[in-house]
Amino acid sequence: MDDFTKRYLDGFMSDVIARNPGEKEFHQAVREVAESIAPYITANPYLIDQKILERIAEPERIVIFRVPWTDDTGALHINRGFRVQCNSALGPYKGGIRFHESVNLSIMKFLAFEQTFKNSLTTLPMGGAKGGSDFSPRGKSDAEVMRFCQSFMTELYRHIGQDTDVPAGDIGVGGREIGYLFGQYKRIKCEFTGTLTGKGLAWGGSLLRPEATGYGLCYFAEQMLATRNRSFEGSTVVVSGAGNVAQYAAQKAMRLGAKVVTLSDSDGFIYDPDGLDEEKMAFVFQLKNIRRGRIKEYAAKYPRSTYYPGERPWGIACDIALPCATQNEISLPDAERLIKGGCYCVAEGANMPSTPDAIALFKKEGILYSPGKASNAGGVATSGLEMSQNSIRQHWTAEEVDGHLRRIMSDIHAACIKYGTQEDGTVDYVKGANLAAFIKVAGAMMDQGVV
Ligand code: NDP
Ligand code: 2IT
Repeated sequence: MDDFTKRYLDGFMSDVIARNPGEKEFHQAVREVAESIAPYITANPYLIDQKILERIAEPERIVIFRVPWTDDTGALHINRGFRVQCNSALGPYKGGIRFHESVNLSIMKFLAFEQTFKNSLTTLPMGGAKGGSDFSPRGKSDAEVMRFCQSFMTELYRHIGQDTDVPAGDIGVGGREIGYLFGQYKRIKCEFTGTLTGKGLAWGGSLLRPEATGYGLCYFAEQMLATRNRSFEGSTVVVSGAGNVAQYAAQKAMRLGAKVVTLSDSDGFIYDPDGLDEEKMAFVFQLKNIRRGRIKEYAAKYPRSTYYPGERPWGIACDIALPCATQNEISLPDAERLIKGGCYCVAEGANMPSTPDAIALFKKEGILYSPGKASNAGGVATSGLEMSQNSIRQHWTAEEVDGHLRRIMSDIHAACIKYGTQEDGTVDYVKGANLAAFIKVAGAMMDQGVV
């Protein structure tokens, strides 16, 4: 990086840090993008004059609101609700809703910023947003979750709409929560529209939306592996998380011939040396999605497996790692353990699961590494397909949706190759994804004036 570019980058980042004090996840996400695209910006000085990156790093709108609700004993609770509408250059705001006790403004802003770039990569017309609350559905009854969702939507409804902002699920928000949120939205607005995605199949949902993030991740990883004449077939795969993304990533990797040996939750991980099979997957779906149990119950059911409380799975020897739980779940020591265990490919299902020093090590060691905004984009892309189906009031078959998903993941991979191929022929997927996404958003913003 030349001196001028370095000064531009340093100046930009110190402004971002000064304007957003203490928001460390937001700083981390912005820095990763800025480092990739600073050389492109300084080579195209109109982007400096137009302050395009500065504008993208300032969300168009943030709504923060009170969410009061009563639990089953009648006691009152107050949570905080958020919707960060980051960028609408490419289409209506689009992005998930996260319910987790760790949710704060920094996490919402990092996710909305990432979503802007991810949605640009999908090739579909969607802007970027994220929302959520510091409410945790864990241990709550269905009735409590419903009252919370209804209270949350009683404020959120005024800020969203099928042509304005279309939320979906994320951590802690799955089919149950989307149902309650949709029911309340419809009740208040008195209209049946595709304002949320991830809906039930009978009421406007798309086939394969639940599977899409995990499946898309594996389709993307297949293409990464192919660049080195490798594949899932016969490889050992370590997966973190046991939620929506992890479940379908594990299922697809397994069906592509891999041995998937771990799953995890925030309490620990399970290691199954025999690998998952269809029957064990059916148990996991039942355990997590119906009974809402903990992953340690897997080890009780399958005695050849081991539960490691309080640990993450990165010390298990593997070929491929698919982090599918949460941000910053692979630290530098975790990355070192992965590499020591033989891992040569890390494809992110979660958003920003690897810390910057872990990513730097992956690059240094020549590990095939893809950032979540490229490899997990299949989820939001299929949300985009759900919006299309809602607009034309039709349903596509699973084969049709899967065909679109495969094509989109392949297009994203091609964009990474186009913008990320290095002089030595290797692919920098971080640079490729960031640059491809930025060029499209920046172009749209230029066309639309000072907005
Ligand atoms: P789920 O709520 O279905 O599952 C989340 C899983 O991650 C659970 O096993 C959860 O364990 C674990 N987890 C959550 N927070 C932590 C934490 N702080 N430490 C350790 N484990 C944790 O969420 P999703 O599967 O939908 O999301 C997983 C990741 O994928 C997130 O980063 C999300 O942003 C990203 N993503 C999701 C998409 C989607 O379509 N759903 C699309 C693209 C990305 P526990 O039960 O103990 O909390
Ligand atoms: O991070 C993500 O891309 C999601 N949680 C999915 C968003 C969506 O609108 O489907």
